This record gives sequence, C-alpha cells and structure tokens, in this order.
Amino acid sequence: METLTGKSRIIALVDMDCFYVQVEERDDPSIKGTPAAVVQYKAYKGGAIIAVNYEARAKGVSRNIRGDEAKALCPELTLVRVPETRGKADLQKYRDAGREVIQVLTDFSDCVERASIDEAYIDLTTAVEERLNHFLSAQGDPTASCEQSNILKALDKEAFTTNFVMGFESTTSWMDMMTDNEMMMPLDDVKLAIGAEIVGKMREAVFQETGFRCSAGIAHNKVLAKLCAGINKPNKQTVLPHSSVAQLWAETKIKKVRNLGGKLGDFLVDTLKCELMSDLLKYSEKELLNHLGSKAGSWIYHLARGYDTEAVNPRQLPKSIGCNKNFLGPEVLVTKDKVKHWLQQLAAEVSERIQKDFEMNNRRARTLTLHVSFEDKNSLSRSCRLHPQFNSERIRSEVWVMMEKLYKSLGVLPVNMLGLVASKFEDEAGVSGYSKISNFFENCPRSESSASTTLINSNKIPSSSTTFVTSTAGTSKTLGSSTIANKNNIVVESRASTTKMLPSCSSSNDSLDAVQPEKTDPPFELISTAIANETSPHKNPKSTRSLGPGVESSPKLHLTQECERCGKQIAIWEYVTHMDFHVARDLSREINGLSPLGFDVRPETLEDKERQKDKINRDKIALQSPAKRGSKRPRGRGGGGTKRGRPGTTTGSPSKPPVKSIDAYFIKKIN
Ligand code: TTP
Repeated sequence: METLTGKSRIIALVDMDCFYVQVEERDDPSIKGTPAAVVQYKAYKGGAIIAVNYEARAKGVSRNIRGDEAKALCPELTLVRVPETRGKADLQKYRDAGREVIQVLTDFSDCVERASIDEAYIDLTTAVEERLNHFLSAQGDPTASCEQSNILKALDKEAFTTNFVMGFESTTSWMDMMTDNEMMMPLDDVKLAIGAEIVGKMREAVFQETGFRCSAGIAHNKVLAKLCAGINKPNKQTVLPHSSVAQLWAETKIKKVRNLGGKLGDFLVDTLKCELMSDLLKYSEKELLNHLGSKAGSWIYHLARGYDTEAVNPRQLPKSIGCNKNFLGPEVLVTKDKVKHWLQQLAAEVSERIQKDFEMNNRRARTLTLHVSFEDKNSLSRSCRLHPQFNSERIRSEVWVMMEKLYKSLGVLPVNMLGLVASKFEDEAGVSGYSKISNFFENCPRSESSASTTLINSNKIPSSSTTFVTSTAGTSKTLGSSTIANKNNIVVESRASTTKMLPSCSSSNDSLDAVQPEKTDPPFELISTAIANETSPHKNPKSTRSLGPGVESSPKLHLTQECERCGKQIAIWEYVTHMDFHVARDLSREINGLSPLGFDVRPETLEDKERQKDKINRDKIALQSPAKRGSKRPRGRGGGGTKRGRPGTTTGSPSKPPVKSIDAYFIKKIN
C-alpha cells in the first residue's frame, strides 16, 4: 500500500537563491543589497545574463536580456563577469560554493542527492521519525494522538519564521487546524511539520556556515518538493500537505513538472488535451495505461493524485566532470589547428579538475569521452579508457588521438561544439562493482584503449540499433553494428574492441558537472524503444545467438549487471554498448537543453523499488568506505580544509552520524 501512497516519506528540495550572484556578493559585500547580475562573456552587448539577484529582478532585469539592455533598464545595476580561464568561462568558484552547501546538508541526513550546482534533494524520513520517536517516548504513550498536538506545540517556532504552507493562510493556521482536530490529525502532516522544522534549522545552518540564503520545498516526494521550493522565494520554504495537492495541481502546468518538460509532457498536452496537472484526473488508470504504456501510464496516474515513489539517491559528488565550448556563427572551427587548440584547453581544464577531485575525494575517473557537434547539426562522441596514471599531457594526447580518428572517418567538418567529459569514477581503494565483476575475467586480456563511437543527430535518440556480439571466455567483442545515417535518425556505430564492464556510467555536462537543473524531460517513447532494442538479450536474439560457448549457459556467473541508469539487467558483454547509449542520449538532451536524467530511471514496480533500496544501501555502504572516510572534503568558504565550529560536528571527520549532528541543532529543545 505504501508503494502506492508514498506519503510516509518526507522529502525536501533545497534550492539556492540567485546562486551565482550570492557567490559574487560574498566575494564583494559592497554589492549586497543592490541590484546585481552575473554575465558570461561580456563582449557582445554586455554579455549573457545567467543570474540575477532579487533587487535587480524588481527593476525588470531578467535572464532573457543582455547586459547592455539590463544596464539601460537599471543603471545602478552591477554586472559581474564570470571569470575566464583558457578563453572560456571558469565556473569553479560556483562549484566549490555548491559543495560547501552540500556539506552542511549532509549534517541533517545521510541521504542527500545533489541535483544541480545549487540544488539538492534530502530524504528526511529517518531524521523526522527519530525526532518523532524522541518526542513520543519523552511524553508517554507513543500511540496517543493527543500527544501529537503536544509535539506540534514543542516544535521550535523560530524555525518557521519563513515557512509557508500551501492551502493555508499561515503556518499557525495549519498547526491550529491540526491541534483543533486532534482525533483526525493525520500523522503524515505532523511528520511534515517536523520536516519543516528541520528544514528551517538546515537553511539557517547553511546561512551560518556559508553566508548563502536558500529556499526549500517540503513534501512527500521529489516532484512535489521541487515545485514547492519555487513557490515562495527568496529565503523561504513551502510545505505541501497532501490535502493541498489538488490545489497545487489546479495551478500547475504539466510542462512545468519535473520529468514532464519533454515529449511525455507534450503528449499529455497535445494528444490528451491536458494543460494543467489537475486535467489528468479526467483519465482513468486504464485509459492512461492504454495511451502511455504501463510504466508511464501508471506513473502519471499516481502523480496526478500526488504520489510518486522515486527515491532520493544519496550522491553528493558529481558523476562526471566535464566542460565544453560552443563555437557559433563566425567562431565555428574550420581548421584542424583550431580544433586542436581548443581541445588542448578543454583537456587542461578537465585534467586539472579531475586531479583536484582525486585529491579531495580519493577517486579516479576511468573514462574520457569526447563530444563533438558539427555545423550540420550532427553530433558525435567517442570514449576511451583513462589511464590510472593520467596527467595533463596524457589526456591531451588521448583526446587528440580520438579526434584524429574522427577526422579519418569523417573528414574535416566545421565544428561548433567541443566537449570533454571524464566519468566512471572508481574509488582509489578499488571498492567498486567493477573490481568484483572483473574477477570473473581475471584471465582475459584488457584493452586500455578500447573505444566506442556514437554519432547522433542533435534532435533525436537512437531509434534502433543492432549490435552483433561475440564472447569468448569472458572477453567480449563487438564485431560490427548496423548504422543508419540520415538527418532524422541517429547513427549508433559501435566500434568497441575488447570491452570490460564498468559499473557506472557517464552523464556528460558542460559547466554544471553531471548534476544539471532538471528542467525538462527526455523523449520517453523513443528511449524505451531504443533501450529495448539495444540492450536486452531476450529481445535481441541476435546478440544471444552469437555468444561464445559456455557464456549464456552459466547463469551462476551473474552474467547480467543492473544498469544504474535505467535499472535494467544488462548482459555484461553489452554493458559498454548500453552505457554508450546513455551517454549518447544524455548528449542529445544536453544539446537540446534537457536534463540528463531519464524517465526510464523511475522505479515503478515493487521489484524496482526493492532494487532501488538495495542500491541506496549499497551506496550508503560505499559512502562509508574507508577511502571515502579518509577523503578530504571542502569546508567553509573557499572550499579549504578549515571548518568553523558547529554543534555536534567533529573537526576532521567528514562521516558523522547524522542524527547526532541533527540533535545538536535541537539541543535546547531536547534537553
Ligand atoms: P537557478 O537555480 O535556475 O537560478 P538562480 O539560483 O540564479 O535563481 P533562483 O533564485 O530563481 O533559483 O540556477 C542556478 C545557477 O545556475 C544560476 O545562479 C546561474 C546558473 N545558470 C546558468 O549558468 N545558466 C542558466 O541558464 C541558468 C538557468 C542557470
């Protein structure tokens, strides 16, 4: 039942207010309180505005205009330019600032998912339950509902000064309503109130620790928490009791909802004629299943009623480190020399950042992916293994080797985007699925230079792809692949030679690491088809037929591996190809300004949920690995090792028991 309702979870989404401007204001306090905006590349019409503070917004300044126009609108406006290194925007200080915030959030829950450079989901369920039990056991009979009103009265009112409750005039009227109807008081709402108290403390701690203000949403799932966070800004938080979902949905356009910004949302709007989320209620579950298939249909049916079960995946580090550079109009790169120059700049940036990441997090990227977009709108990516002893020089030459190979097969085409992404991180200690699985292949030769190429059209994802695989004693080879090349179809040309499995996958991203704001949705139907065609040995008999002797008939060797992107069990010899597909799809979305997160990651069945839980547990264990515990993490301003005194935390010990930390924030109340 809980699977369907999902009301017992308390999820928060914390979103920093006008983040880049706040970072600049902290660097230069003289601009605080005055209109300010951050621009990138000031040369053309005063630069592209990428962040605007609320003082400037009040004067009509927005991201849609350029710096010069903004100045005309608001002459007192300060325009701060993003630093540039090697001829391109250098976002490192914003990334570091985002890390500082995440660090504070992890004091409150060990289930924090960094969702973008300035946003994170926090599963507060355990923290709330522990606080609830603390109150109940301190007050006698834990089942008596009358005790619940005492809990509400005991909450720290100071934590609610910037709190709003959807559907209620004020937080007080919500709480009064609950205490006046003690017998009817939904425990879920009491939990939300406790969650809101924790979030109030958490936002204050973020301010005390970093100097940054943020807003938050508190609800029973990620979709609702995300929407709520945007309702009252800046420096406010909004709670959504389940009873107010109908009100929210009556005001919410479908395309604004997380994961509905893309094709699935288009289908609901254009074909099912639903503009608002509440319009979806006119369809029965059966009708939605008929229109959308079981997975999307069921998800939409439940979401329309305010239910969603997607887990918060504890992840504080980006899955990939990458950067890119666009060359538009007259800047398009037409010569090899120019491409080489820019690739060297990108390689230098990536190697600097992965080196820093290694020092801070004790993990190494194992895959390097080159993304190239051509003027004719085609895009292409090529990956290679990163040598464990990577250095800047080595990366530069690897990148150029990949580019040369592309030139060899395609000729010299004008390039309008170059991107470089390091991904598939492994803990230095080697505690990873990779090392465990690779034990099955101990005797196999490994190729450090195995590479695969994926060429995609910028507007589509693979509609079909057939890969022919052979496998001998654990070594798998892709012998060839079908390729379809035209303007509307993507070419997936898999040329991997000797492959080995990797447990993780890359999600390429320009400036925001792998954690982009989730603005929109991937093309749902196409993705499903592509995954089905491309990855399942059951659905693609060609793959299984061509396996070497003994491989298919040895189920005990666990010859499938769960894809951490879509949760499917993938034949291990197809894992690399499968991951290439995800990379290609991510790139396609990125180019279209979409989220790298896929609808296909949504847990749907109980089995999916169990898998998700297992994964969370595994992730938690991984997070507590000795390598991680010993790693250095940024603290305080500037991301250095210094740390200000905080209640309940121990200097130099990044893995703290979260509850102990939380208790410290409530110390006066508890004692
Ligand atoms: P947002 O969270 O979208 O916005 P914001 O933090 O500036 O403002 P708000 O208070 O409304 O949340 O983006 C976070 C940062 O990401 C933003 O400060 C700058 C950067 N960014 C870009 O570089 N380009 C973009 O197109 C957007 C939307 C954001």
